[in-house]
Amino acid sequence: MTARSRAISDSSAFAIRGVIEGFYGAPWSHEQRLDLISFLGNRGMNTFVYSPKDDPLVRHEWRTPYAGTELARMAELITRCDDNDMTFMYCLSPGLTMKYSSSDDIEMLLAKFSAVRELGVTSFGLLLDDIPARLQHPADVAAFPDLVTAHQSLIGNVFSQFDADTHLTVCPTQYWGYGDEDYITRLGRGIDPRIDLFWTGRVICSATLDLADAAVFARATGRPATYWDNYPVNDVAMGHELHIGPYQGRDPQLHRFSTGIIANGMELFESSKIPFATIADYLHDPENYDPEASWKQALLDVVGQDNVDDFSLFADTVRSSCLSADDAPVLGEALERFTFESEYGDAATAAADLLAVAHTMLGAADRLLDGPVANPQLITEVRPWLESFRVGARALVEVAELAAAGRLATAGPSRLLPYLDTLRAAHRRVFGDLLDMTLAELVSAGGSPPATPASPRTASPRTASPTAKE
Ligand code: LTM
Repeated sequence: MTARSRAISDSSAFAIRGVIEGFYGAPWSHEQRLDLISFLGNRGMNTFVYSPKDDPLVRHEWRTPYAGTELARMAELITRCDDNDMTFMYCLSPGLTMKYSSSDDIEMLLAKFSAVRELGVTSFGLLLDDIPARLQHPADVAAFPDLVTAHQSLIGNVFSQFDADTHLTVCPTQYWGYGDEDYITRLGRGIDPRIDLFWTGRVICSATLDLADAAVFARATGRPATYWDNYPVNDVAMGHELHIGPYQGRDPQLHRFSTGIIANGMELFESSKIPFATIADYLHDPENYDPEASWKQALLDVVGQDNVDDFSLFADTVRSSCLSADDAPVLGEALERFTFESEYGDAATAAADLLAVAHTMLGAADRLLDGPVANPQLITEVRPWLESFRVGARALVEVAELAAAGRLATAGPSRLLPYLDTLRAAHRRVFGDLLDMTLAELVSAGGSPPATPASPRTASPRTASPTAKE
């Protein structure tokens, strides 16, 4: 079998440009992976990282060897990567149960990597994220003074057994922060400089990836970071958010202190393609990257010409994420105009303008939910968010009609409360906090404040400061 090396040589700024299937939740299907590799290859990406958190053979049952079908499928993924000039990186996450001091465990880990190496893979990941931060096995506690020493030993043991053409990337247990904390500095200084380290930035889902931070990491660890960028992933506490907005907040010069970026996807496969397409654009030419232009094209490519206008209107209402504090810019502007005009201008025109926006949104929701669509899988995935979009559009129609009839203050509270309750019960982040706050205010104006508090303004608990999880 021919060994393949990292496909890094082309005119792109970043050497490593890819996607990691590294989320919690149902893994992508084999067919989806094949499809995605072609999709990414066509957009100049060069790496697909195989590491589904809930594939038992990768994490909980990392010791179990691969059998026939699984190996055959992996071989197919590797061939697809080859055909698209992409590197297939295979990862194992043994840290939940592994005894670092056990030579049997190390042998088993190497045997598992070896089986994949036999298929021709030469890029591997040893993932030590989301595992106990302290040594668990009494034998390990006796053998090592602390976790970082155990990890240096494990990584050294594994890397020393790899062939010279084999590349290793490690995800450290502290994979986010300032980049010069004790664990990550000592880990970096205690392992071979040819080994890459994954890093997610200041926090787990970082709003920005800054050049200065990248330099701190590189200086402390002795190597540039390979960013594991947690966008568009929406697992765990982010499940109510739909991350289909454009990639943004990454320094245009980041490639100076980074080998590249691997973006973690959503379980929602078709939906992930929208941000992936924008990430590919950034990675190819970060200094000239235009998020909005890239996003427009990505929406067209993934949604299809027939539905793109309707879908773009919807997508504008689900922009809030760890990357973006924008709630729903189109509606935001319409509501600002409505409020101002109602107070200082022509109230009838204000209501008519809002009604037009609301009807456009409602029409878009109806067509996407009930009509024929070019990408039915995409619509199936985003259906829960689209349903909330439709409820929100109906609520806005009601607001505008009541305003036009001069009855917003009197009838608003009782007429609007059911919409607010429905939206809150659905728990899908659509319109950010904007519509919730608007409706809650109109309902409260009648003297009966809604029972449920508005959802928090922060996009995600995973964007909390590093110390929150330490
Ligand atoms: O980010 C890393 C290195 N690990 C996990 C991911 O597997 C997970 O998908 C993301 C998002 O929740 N957060 C993690 O901590």
